[in-house]
Amino acid sequence: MSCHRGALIVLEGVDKAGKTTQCKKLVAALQHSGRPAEVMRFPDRTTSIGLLINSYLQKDRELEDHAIHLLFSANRWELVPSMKKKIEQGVTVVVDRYAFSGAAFTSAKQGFCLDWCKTPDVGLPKPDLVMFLKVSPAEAALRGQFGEERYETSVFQKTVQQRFEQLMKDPSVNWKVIDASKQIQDVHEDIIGHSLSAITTAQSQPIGELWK
Ligand code: ADP
Ligand code: 2DT
Repeated sequence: MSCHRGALIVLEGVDKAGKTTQCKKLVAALQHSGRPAEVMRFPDRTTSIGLLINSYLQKDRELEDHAIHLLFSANRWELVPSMKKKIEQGVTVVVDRYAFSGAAFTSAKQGFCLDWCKTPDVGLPKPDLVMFLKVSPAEAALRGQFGEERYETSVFQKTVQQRFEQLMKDPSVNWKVIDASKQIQDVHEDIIGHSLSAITTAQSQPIGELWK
């Protein structure tokens, strides 16, 4: 077991920004260099709460907007013990979407303010680094059609992008904006650079609490 804790690294961004591609490449590169690393993603559709979320996203089930928001948050909280255990054991956990997606997506709906949306996630393990993969809607469109799931429309994604911009003004979170319109390998190199310095800094710090 390593004597240093691992880092909690989050990738955020709108649909098709390249989050999943880059999470996989980051974990592979860290492992290749001898640093223990694992990927997690939210929503985690494999738990019983995740199955409910999955049926909502696939439009098989309707859920009231506040209720689904709280389920997304509960899906993070239920995985906190295993996430913390990995980090304490020295594993760097790379997460595909986190509480920022939770707040950005729900607050893009009518009648929701960002502060209410953040509240259920207050106190989650605080990421040591959050990289926002930035692509224009036009560039994202070149990467393929929107799918059939809920939220996959260009109008909604534009509002989500604006909510992310608001969240990124918060200096209590270590945000880095990544130009995700570059080639996959160039984006990866930017991400690795930020990640290695976050891993080094995290080693000597306790895990923080988000938005507290
Ligand atoms: P996300 O998880 O953000 O929705 P993905 O990683 O699934 O995005 O990528 C969406 C699509 O775009 C995939 O077909 C992927 O191969 C492609 N893609 C990812 N990054 C880039 C890039 N930098 N340039 C061009 N295409 C990309
Ligand atoms: P994926 O396509 O990445 O599986 O995302 N979402 C996600 C929310 O509305 N709230 C949340 O807390 C999270 C983590 C973003 C599935 C969709 O779920 C949205 C897209």
